[in-house]
Amino acid sequence: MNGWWGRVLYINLTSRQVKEITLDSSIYLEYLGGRGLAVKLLWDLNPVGVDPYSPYNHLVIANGPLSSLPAPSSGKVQVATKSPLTGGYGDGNLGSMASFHLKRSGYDAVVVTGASKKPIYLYIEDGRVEFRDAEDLWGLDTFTAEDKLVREHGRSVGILLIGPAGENLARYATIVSQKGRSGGRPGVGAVMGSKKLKAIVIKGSREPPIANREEFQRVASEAYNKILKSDGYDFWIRQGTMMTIVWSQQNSVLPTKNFREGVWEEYESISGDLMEKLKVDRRGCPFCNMQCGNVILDDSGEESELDYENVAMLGSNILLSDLRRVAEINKLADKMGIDTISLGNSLAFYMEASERKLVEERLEWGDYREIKRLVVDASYRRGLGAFIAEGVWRMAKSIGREALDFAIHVKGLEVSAYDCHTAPGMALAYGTSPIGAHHKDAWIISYEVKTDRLGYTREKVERLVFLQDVRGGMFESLTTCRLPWVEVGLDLDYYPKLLTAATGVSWSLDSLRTVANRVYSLIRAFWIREYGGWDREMDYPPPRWFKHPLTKGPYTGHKLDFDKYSKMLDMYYEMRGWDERGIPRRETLRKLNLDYVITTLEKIVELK
Ligand code: PTT
Ligand code: SF4
Repeated sequence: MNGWWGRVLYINLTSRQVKEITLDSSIYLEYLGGRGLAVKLLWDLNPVGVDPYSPYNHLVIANGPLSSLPAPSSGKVQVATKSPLTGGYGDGNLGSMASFHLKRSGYDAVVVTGASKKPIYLYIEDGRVEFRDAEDLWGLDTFTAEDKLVREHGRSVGILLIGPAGENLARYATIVSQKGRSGGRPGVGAVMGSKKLKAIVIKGSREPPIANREEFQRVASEAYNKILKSDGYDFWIRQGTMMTIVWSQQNSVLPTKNFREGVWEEYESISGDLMEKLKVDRRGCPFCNMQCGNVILDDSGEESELDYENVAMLGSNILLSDLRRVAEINKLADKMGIDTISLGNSLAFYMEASERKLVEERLEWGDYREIKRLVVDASYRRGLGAFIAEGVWRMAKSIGREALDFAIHVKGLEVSAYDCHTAPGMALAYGTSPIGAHHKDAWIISYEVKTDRLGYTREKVERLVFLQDVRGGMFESLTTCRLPWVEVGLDLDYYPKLLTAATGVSWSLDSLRTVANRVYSLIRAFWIREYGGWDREMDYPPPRWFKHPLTKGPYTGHKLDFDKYSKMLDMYYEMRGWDERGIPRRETLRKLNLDYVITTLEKIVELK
């Protein structure tokens, strides 16, 4: 089979057994790789209703048919599991040489189950697995631990690892690589920690099978050149995702004071323009010619790699107005291996609870010293940090009813950095994102602010489904970075062309959208199975956007309209072939070759 190896490496940490699972080619044609392959494996392998921290939960690390091949931004890898933050399907996507080496080691994915009694790390070389002692790595931050592993194994390996947050089961701990790439927002790092698995070091030297190498190289080099010559390239290279701070402020969507407002008077103190002046380096992911990891020196004089989400969530949302200080918190989060978006939300939620006198221990807005202490304490789950490490949904439930109104999450995952008081399409994107509130599946807000900003229209829902199919379906399953398309306008047609050259199977955007549709319905089925049912309320955005109108900026007085949102949700369900409860219809499941989930779902809900 070209493009894929057709096999998955299955590692049991309890029994220390390793086996190879071979998969039929139809699985790859139907699920592609990355997210698609991960949810299929989790559906098949995870026991129903398993506790995310149980040894029986599986951790999947998967890449796709373009991985390790020199095509634009193909150096990403998907990490997925049943989430300890949401209780549903959770994943993330990070740029790392681990993507390259996983593919070169002869596998499409590594699946880890069981749990070790003692801290270990895995060393995988061309499919040979060694269980190595990690007592001396346990407790180290991700930067120090990675340095140690590089000293042991050299630079030509891929390393995925967790920090203290993952070890101590902070619910939104991530997996980190290359000192600044982080993925798996819904606690994928905590699941790795629950297995006492500190790191995976992987090395591969096998040439992956490819159908038409010459054609692949021709299309890829054309695409690389298009990127270099694109209009937006120069500005992108200067600011990367950090350009979004000013854009968000101008469009009144910059998350401010726990998503209370969409504008912040002090936005210039954290802007991309300021970052440009302070920038000392630029980094990025493998195979990328638009490297966007902008590095500045933080408050301690150390390097910190900035992105929009990190800076908005740890800047405007908690009212911290000094880019070097924001950079310091961001670097600490990377070292600890904890998600900056959920962290920024959790801190802001607690600050608001403190302001409203709903909690005893005080925490002031923008209190740098306390914030710094809490990032570390959350990662070690000590004192107030243990509460912060639970995430806003659990904190709000334990505080009580009033707090649920300003808990900014969907399905337990904290919202990323776009305020939606005046963006109904983006609110629906958060509401229906398959892992809980994340912008990665549909960043419709850039379209929304340019078109019918305040409208609740069918066109928006159609656009949303298209974006989900392309971003959450195609890019997440190919495991290539979507930014060449999003940010510098690389034509989407390059992706089916590259895929066709790699696999020898003819692909089109339409056939890729069918894969995406299947993946979305399977993820929804996974949630229903794990939750033992479904309610459309699970697809609602946070109550704040319906209840608390903006008090600042050009949209003062605006908030979302619940009935109109609900109608958009109906349209969304109809387009996905789901019923009015958000449950896939029997006919939809059949059409998507998901017949095998029907028997399971029928035991839980009535299928229409
Ligand atoms: C992603 C989420 C994002 S999305 C950001 S900044 W962004 C935050 N980054 C974090 C970080 O850094 N450190 C940390 N401790 N926590 C962090 N949490 C947040 O995590 C990232 C880039 C970015 S920067 C974006 S938009 C794009 N995301 C992609 C995606 O999701 N899929 C895809 N196919 N391509 C993408 N390209 C871009 O990648 P999660 P990375 Mg990240 C330090 O993983 O869990 O999905 O959360 O992967 O290699 O760091 O690249 O303004
Ligand atoms: Fe990585 Fe940025 Fe390149 Fe995407 S554009 S592959 S996030 S460096």
